Amino acid sequence: MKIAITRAVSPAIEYCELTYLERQPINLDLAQQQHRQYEAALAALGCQVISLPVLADQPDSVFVEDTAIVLDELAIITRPGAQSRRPEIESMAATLADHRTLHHINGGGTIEGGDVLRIGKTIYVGISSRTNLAGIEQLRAIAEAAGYTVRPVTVSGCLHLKTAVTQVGTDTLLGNRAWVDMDALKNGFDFIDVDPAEPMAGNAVLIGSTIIYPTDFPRTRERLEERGIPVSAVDASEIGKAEGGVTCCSLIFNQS
Ligand code: CIR
Repeated sequence: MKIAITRAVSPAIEYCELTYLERQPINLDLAQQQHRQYEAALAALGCQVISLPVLADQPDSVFVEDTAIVLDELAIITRPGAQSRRPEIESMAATLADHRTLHHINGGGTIEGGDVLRIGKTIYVGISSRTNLAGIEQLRAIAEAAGYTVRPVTVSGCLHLKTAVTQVGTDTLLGNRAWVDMDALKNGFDFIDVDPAEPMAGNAVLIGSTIIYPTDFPRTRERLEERGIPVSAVDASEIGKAEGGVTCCSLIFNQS
């Protein structure tokens, strides 16, 4: 059984951090409705959804993925690169303490979970505006002791590694190669390129062999379906305006 931790959309989401996107009005009611549908999609794929209470004063708190890295053996509470997001970690630590032994990123190290792509025992970590080398070295020390290999990947032109690339099958990645150092990812993966008209289409949540995927990217979705990848489609238009994708809204891990 997989657990998916989510958190309801903050009424302050219109004040979210934005790095590469222009600010646009976000429809709060619609964002909350879309988020509930996203939670239903997670449940339909067999996840036990733990929906955390809203953090009204934390605009970006729906993006729980950034606050922790959960491995089978342990969890790492991150230190977000965006200072405004650091207050989000406290309640995530309290929740995850019920499931894993906790480790913490500290000092000058920063990491956001959106930069962390774990595939088997390899952890690819984006070097981005939010995740620095000091943070990656701390992650490396913790994760390598548990048998993982940590591989840094330079990200440019988008917020996080997983804005650009995610896993959509056992040996298959989906992504926008313009935003990542492809040499760092070359490890025998099949790579499905996003449609050029849909640069933000590289973010999908893989559960079993199905992906939760935004309706906003029909051209790339066609590419995925042609490859036989089952898609559970969700409308994620409003969180997209906050520079978030579908992975950002959950922390998914195996029940211990
Ligand atoms: C931020 O800039 O921190 C939020 N507005 C978006 C975070 C998206 N999170 C993710 O990709 N993991």
